[in-house]
Amino acid sequence: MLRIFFIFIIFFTSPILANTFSIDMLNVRSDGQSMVYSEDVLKVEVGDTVVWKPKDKGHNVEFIIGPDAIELPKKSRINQEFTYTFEKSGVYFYQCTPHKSMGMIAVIIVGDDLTNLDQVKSVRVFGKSKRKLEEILSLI
Ligand SMILES: [Cu+2]
Repeated sequence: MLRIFFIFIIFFTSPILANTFSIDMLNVRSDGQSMVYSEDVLKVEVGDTVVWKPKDKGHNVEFIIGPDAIELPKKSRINQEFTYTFEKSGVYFYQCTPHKSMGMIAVIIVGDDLTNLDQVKSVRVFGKSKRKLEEILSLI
């Protein structure tokens, strides 16, 4: 009886077990990179939430690529914390609107699903972000 009770608890509370991750928006990161998110590539599971925190001023989050048939969130306001829960597996590419050509780009991989990775490989980026995108792809 006790075992059934615990199975019940685990089954019906599983959404609560979804994780929350946080990513800082930074002027300088500990490795010396400037205009940068604290995570270049973050892997999460479906149902997990990511919170982007404006540790420094002037940054935001603008999604450019996500899995097919998904409506990407509107770009976040500068200097504001932004929260997003990933309900669909796939690769998500986002950038900081003011610093998109200064290397402030990053990727979230949801559910280890690389189905749409080619979209990220062919995304148009500018300036310092060209090299940064190569770095990011080498991490995947
Ligand atoms: Cu920025």
